[in-house]
Amino acid sequence: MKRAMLSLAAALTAVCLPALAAAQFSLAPLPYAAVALEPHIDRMTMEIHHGRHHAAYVNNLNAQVKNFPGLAGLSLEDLQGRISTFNAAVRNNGGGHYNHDLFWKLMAPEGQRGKPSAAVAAAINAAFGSLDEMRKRFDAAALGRFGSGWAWVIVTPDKKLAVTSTPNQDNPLMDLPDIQRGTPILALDVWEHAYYLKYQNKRAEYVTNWWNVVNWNEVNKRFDAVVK
Ligand code: MN3
Repeated sequence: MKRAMLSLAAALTAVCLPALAAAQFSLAPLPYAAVALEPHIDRMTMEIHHGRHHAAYVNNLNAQVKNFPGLAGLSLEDLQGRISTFNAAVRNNGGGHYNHDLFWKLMAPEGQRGKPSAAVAAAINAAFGSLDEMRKRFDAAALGRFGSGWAWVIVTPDKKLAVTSTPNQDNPLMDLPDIQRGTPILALDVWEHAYYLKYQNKRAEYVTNWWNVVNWNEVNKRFDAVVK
């Protein structure tokens, strides 16, 4: 019996170690409690969205490392800029991992959300005239995205702000046709899994309430990193 257990352990080690070694991408914990964004985003949505949907993107992306040894040397961000050289599974799951990793950071509990910095406010006014006008265009992008996708505020290559939208798990860093490229500083998930439990089909209400949880401190930080 002891020998059988030892050989079982050896077999498990042989099976599991290569898989662990190849698990390059990992799911970070939420940067706050799942309940922290209530009442705007409910706890169960956050738990399922992070613990199941995002986790699945990470697992599915790691499963592709065996098909693409080059994946192992890429950071999550660098992967986006070369996504066209991979298959649909890497595009969908690599995009899904990057987008959600960013999305969690762009929301924060009450008291930690801050407000647009002077530099961000100036960039918003230069590009849109006002924050209200930026929100109108962003909301239109979020509501106009048919089916699943994302709305974004990006810093374009000429360091201006723009609002854009992508389908599925695509994002503005990807080297794909039909994508307005830039560095995201604000992102909103408009897949139904992001809001259906609380808002059902009322995407507009979700989008309106989501603005209450935006982490402007993180937006400011990301803007500064691009324009510096
Ligand atoms: Mn999602």
